[in-house]
Amino acid sequence: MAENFKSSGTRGELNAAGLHFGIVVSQFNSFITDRLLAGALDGLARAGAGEKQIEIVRVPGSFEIPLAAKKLAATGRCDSIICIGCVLRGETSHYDHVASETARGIQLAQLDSGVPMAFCVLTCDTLEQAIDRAGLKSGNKGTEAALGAIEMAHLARKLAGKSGAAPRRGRKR
Ligand code: INI
Repeated sequence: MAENFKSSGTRGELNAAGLHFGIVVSQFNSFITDRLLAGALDGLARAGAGEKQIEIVRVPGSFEIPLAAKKLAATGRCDSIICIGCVLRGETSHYDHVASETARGIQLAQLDSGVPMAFCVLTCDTLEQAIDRAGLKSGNKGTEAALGAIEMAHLARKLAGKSGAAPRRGRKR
């Protein structure tokens, strides 16, 4: 029964042509976030995005990602934003606050702005777990986030009743 619906439904394609992307990346645990950023850039490039279609904003830690992402969305330049961070569990409850508020803040920022935001904030117990997700055993979550960002940019446009990628407010051509 479910097979009958496989080809139906609205979805976004994985083609970055004509889209503009923001990347907000945390400098905390940069050993990991630099690799996630490289993975995201690789994913965007493989989908056809050029340098001029991507703007990178750096913040001190993951906790600062939501505000920067919200302000970047408010410029009207971005079709979607990739949020990159890495929160590693320590000896105190600090991890829990940073991890949960970062996730909550990014979700609020995308719901408030209407600009899709890919959540590429690793929340790991160990450095090894993070390394595995930043280009080793478990792939690169930055690349996955980039593909999700492209798909959601198209989907957002379709659901808004617009077809194809068109210039957003404030975008330089
Ligand atoms: N920020 C991170 O991105 N990852 C962490 O693991 C982390 N820990 O564990 O402390 C972290 N803290 C900094 C935080 O994001 C803010 O930059 C800081 O609290 C200042 O607001």
